[in-house]
Amino acid sequence: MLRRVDSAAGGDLYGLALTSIPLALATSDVVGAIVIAALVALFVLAGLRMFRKRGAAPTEPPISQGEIERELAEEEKEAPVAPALPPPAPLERLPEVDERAEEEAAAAEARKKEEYRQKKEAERLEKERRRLEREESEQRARDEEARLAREAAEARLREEEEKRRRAQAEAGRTLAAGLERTRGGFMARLQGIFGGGKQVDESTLAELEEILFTADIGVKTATALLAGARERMKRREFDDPSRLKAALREEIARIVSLGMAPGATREFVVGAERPRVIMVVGVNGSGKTTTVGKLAAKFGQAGYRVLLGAGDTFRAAAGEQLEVWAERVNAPVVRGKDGSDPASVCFEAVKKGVEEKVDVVLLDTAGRLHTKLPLMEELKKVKRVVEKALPGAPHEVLLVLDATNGQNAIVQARQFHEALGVTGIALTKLDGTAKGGVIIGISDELGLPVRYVGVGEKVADLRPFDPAEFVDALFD
Ligand SMILES: Nc1nc2c(ncn2[C@@H]2O[C@H](COP(=O)(O)OP(=O)(O)OP(=O)(O)O)[C@@H](O)[C@H]2O)c(=O)[nH]1
Ligand SMILES: [Mg+2]
Repeated sequence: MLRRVDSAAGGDLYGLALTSIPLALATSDVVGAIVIAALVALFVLAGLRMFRKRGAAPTEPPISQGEIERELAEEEKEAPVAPALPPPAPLERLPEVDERAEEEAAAAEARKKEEYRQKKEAERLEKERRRLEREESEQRARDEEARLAREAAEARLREEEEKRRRAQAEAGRTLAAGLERTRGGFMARLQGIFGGGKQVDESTLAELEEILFTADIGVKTATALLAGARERMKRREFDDPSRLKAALREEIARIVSLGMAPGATREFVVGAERPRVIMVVGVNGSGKTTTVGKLAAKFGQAGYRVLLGAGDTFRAAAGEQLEVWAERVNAPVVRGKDGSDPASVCFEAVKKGVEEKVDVVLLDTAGRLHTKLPLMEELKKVKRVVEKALPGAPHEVLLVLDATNGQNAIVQARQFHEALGVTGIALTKLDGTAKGGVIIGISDELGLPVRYVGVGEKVADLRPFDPAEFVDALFD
């Protein structure tokens, strides 16, 4: 910049000096001399500058880096902004460029298609996944429904089973179940003969004799049954053993039906005359008190009003035992002091029964060995006194026999019957013995009706005896 000014100034000065000469010549001398001197000076100065401009550059001191940078910066500041370049003119397209573009376009198109295909495939898979999920959840719901239905059905079955079991328990054991051990005893041995398939001969009868005499049916009954069989064998009625079985069955059915009119119910009935007084007797532990309790429950269930007389003042806690039963069936009990006269307790009970107009009076009594005379005398007295309390009472004398005593029960039955005039027998604990055949002996030897059989400890286990059921249960 300085140099440019200097150069321009040098040229201008030189021109000024040249044009000033005529001027100086035209003026006065002094002024002219000054002007000329000034012009000369100007002239020299201009010459010098022109000389320096042409070739004296090397003598010029170098510009410092700082100056350069400053200058550049100034120039850049002063330099006009370069106008924006016009867009480049489109190049002339070459054929290979076109091909590449087409390829790229095709590739882009293919990519787009592929992307589209992938998107559609993903959508399809998603749809499929949702469908499977829906199906799975529907299946799960169906499974759950089926599980609930199955559980409900199982619960129903369990409930029904429980009801059946309860009904069974309430209904008590069947006679057949109660006679299971008896069936497995002498009856199983008899079935061995019947099923033998061989001709009935003396050896068959010998076998039959051995079985009958060890079957707790009593000697008298066993002898009678054997004699009948021998007679029929002689008449050649037994061409095969099944005929022998049928004959025995028929005879036993006849025997156990003794003592009652055919078809008559064996259960005690409450007639027009009230109260019905039932005196229960038997040896110790045969099941008297239990039978009194079970009968009280049965009468109560049938809608009768029952009163209990605790005639066992002999055994400690006998009264309490009866009271437990009385509570269960909600029946009043007449008790005396321990050791007091059983006859007077029974008298009081019957009197109260009459006064209170109950339907049934059940008298429990003491049980000592039947061989002990005082027991029989005591019971006879009870019976006499009861009759005083109510003429005609007791209406029933029920002898409770323990089936497990076997033939001994037959002996007991005879003695009790002789002393008291037994009107019926309850044969207990059949469920615990193989000696059920004792019923046949009792019925045969005494002609006494078996009224009840006990096949367990529950109320329902005291069952009215049914001769046909008994024979079926034994033989079938
Ligand atoms: N398995 C079974 N047990 C019975 C039956 N009858 C009574 N028993 C049981 O026999 C036992 C004696 O019964 P009790 O009723 O006390 O006999 P009891 O004749 O009153 O006895 P004492 O008063 O001592 O003379 C009890 O445990 C009864 O549960 C029966 O039919 N089957
Ligand atoms: Mg008792």
